[in-house]
Amino acid sequence: AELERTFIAIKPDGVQRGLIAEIVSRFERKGFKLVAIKIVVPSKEFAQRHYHDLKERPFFNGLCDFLSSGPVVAMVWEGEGVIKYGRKLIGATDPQKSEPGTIRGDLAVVVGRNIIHGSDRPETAKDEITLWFSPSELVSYASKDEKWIYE
Ligand code: DAT
Ligand code: MG
Repeated sequence: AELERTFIAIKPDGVQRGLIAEIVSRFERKGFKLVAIKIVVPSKEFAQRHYHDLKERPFFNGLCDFLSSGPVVAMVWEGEGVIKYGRKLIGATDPQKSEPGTIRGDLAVVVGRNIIHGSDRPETAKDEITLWFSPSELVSYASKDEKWIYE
């Protein structure tokens, strides 16, 4: 199996609403492998670094205030196609447009409280993993299920 990795975060709304297990479960049951996880309250400055691509957008300040307002569950998931497919599991940015069956479609209502973040492409996945985790926090291990998930 390929060592593709993506950064996934459960935002403060998802944590406060008790959706950690539900969200972890969707990635886990799919067959992706959890290689890093921690719970942290990011500072505003850290949130601004995470969302630096959006700094010109009108919602940037509110978005960074919100991300730094409480505990976030930061994770790295590994698997073939996990960056693109992780975004599919998450669903469209605006939960009003997310399909049923996706995390945001099933569990969120408005764009400013869409409960989860996922890297959007290989370059951002790499940058976000580096921002949120030190190399020693990433755990490489074999899963006994792998031979049943991959050919
Ligand atoms: P995504 O989180 O799907 O990658 P994004 O990177 O465009 O979406 O935006 C990051 C977050 O910013 C998004 O999850 C919620 C918030 N956001 C995006 N567009 C918004 C808008 N029009 N109004 C308010 N918040 C918005
Ligand atoms: Mg994004």
